[in-house]
Amino acid sequence: MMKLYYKPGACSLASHIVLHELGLPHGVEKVDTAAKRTESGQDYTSINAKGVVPALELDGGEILTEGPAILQYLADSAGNEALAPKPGTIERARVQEVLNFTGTSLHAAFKPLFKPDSDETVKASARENVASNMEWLEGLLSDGRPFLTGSNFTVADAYAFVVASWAPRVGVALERWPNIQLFVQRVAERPAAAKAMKTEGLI
Ligand SMILES: N[C@@H](CCC(=O)N[C@@H](CS)C(=O)NCC(=O)O)C(=O)O
Repeated sequence: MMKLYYKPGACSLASHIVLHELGLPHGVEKVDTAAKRTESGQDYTSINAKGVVPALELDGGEILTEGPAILQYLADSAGNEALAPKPGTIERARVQEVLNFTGTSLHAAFKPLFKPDSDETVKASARENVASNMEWLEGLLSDGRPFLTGSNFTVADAYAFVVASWAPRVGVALERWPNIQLFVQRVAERPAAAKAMKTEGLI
């Protein structure tokens, strides 16, 4: 059985949601990323040398890291073309566009806000950076589509949902972006998201 290494509410929640969306049997193990220890006492750096979550242990014991790679692998290997359209199509490229934006721009913009040693000037500029990245997501949703690439929930929505949900915790109110606010609620109401959040102790 696959096993997901996670930290409650971290970007690993996206992989956790997708495991439930696909109905795949899986175990989970919580990681203390500061202490680099897993819940069962393993040295986490022996599982993922980068020391960050997520990491997914596959059925054969192989470890896969990097959220966007895990998300696409899960959907592709399950043959779920709603969650991840066929590689080589423009629909898949749109999913990758949002995944890459979420990882390299939006998620990256939050990082100084989670560092205990960031001073207020750094945090203020990080909040502005988060806000300007939110604008692009708000724009995607402005034509009334329910999800970021259209009418289907995809793996990119799982990741963007998790990252956008961090905003209120770091002093960036989501009310400024009504479409994102509705999107976050819409995803949170999906049974798979609720199951994953419940397991992580978030709801
Ligand atoms: N490039 C990695 C980044 C993963 C990452 O930033 N993980 C964060 C949580 S969202 C983490 O484990 N940070 C270490 C910590 O929180 O101590 C990916 O996309 O999977």
